[in-house]
Amino acid sequence: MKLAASDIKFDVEAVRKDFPILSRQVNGQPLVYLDNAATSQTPRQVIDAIVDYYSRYNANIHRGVHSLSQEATDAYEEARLTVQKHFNASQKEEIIFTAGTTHGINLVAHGFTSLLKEGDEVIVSAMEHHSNIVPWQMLCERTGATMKVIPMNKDGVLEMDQYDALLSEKTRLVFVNHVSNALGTVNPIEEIIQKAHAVGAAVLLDGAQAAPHIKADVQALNVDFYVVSAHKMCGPTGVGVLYGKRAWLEKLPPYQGGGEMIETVSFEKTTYAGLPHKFEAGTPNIAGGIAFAAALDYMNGIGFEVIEAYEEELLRYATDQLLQIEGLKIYGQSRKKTAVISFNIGDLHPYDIGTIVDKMGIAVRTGHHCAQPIMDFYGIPGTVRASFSFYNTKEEVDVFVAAVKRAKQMLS
Ligand code: 7TS
Repeated sequence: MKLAASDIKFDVEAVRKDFPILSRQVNGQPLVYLDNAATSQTPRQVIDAIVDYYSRYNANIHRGVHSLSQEATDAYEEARLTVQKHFNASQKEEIIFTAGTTHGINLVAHGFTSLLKEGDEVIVSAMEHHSNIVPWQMLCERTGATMKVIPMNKDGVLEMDQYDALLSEKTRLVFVNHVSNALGTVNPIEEIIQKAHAVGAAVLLDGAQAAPHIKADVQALNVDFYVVSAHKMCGPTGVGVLYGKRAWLEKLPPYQGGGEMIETVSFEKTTYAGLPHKFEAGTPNIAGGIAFAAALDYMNGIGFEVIEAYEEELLRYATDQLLQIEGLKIYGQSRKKTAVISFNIGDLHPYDIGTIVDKMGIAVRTGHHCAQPIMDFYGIPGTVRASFSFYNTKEEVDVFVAAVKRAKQMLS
């Protein structure tokens, strides 16, 4: 159930105490961290999980008879169950640990090489991160399949009637982000999935920017693939998850060969391990997987309904405050948005604004945000992007807005 900010009890100051980095200073000022879409900060509970692993039971998994190896294996497989439960996958075999979203998408794109042929079509949206464009372009080059693009309007909302027009019996795959990293738009994924399935196409959702804010239920969505990165949801870098429906994961060939992903190896023939190990060649990021589960436990401890309601209020407040600055234009005006605000002020360069606010301790991202087609669409080189998390406060928004005003003054 969706909650309003007035319905929730959320002690942001208590939560902030869990994040050691939030009490540091940058350039002599208290850090105001508004670059959460690039990577989120890490609570002590997650840092502790990493320290605990390396301090007490660091060992390679799935291969030792010794006790440490067993402990590490148990913790890693327990982490897989935590991820399974979080995304409501029906089986643990459908949860593949990866190095992150980029890795997950490449794994699936590689897997489709033998399943596509010339004349087949795949559909992407106009508002994707490069990670959800380039691996598929490479797939198209390998197979001769053609890529079609769902356009968006000026508000940063997909033109769904155009999607209807692109879908046909030639469509084999649709890949869109659940939430846009540069605009914050929450895409109509239920409709996208339903319509793709109606023509027999599979759907991959890039959940990198949704997962930190919205809890996806992969069974309710009936999505074929869902990919996320742990580092955007209070977890460590270098780990992520690919959810895939079992039938698809059985059908796709392994991505990488090596240890862990085999059943038997001889020079004549190798047979592959079953799921999920078939896709997990080599020693994985063991501490990372365990810490990812700790991050999910942490966020679920707060509750995603609470996080959504709090961030929605923060987004509304920040949007209202920023729009009072004359000449400020926000890119991405969808009614359904996560707490991301991309903007420019007149023809001031976003990089200059970012550099000035950094001097005041404020971290934002500037540039094209690895989504150049979006910038081309608006005819701009980039934007300033402030992206919020549940540990940000209205007071931080005030500091940020004052800094942007100051930057505008200095640059005008
Ligand atoms: N997909 C989306 C929608 C993303 O926002 C990102 C990272 C990725 C994929 C790639 O994730 P990775 O963990 O594999 O690198 N986005 C951003 C960003 O917006 N600013 O820095 C990284």
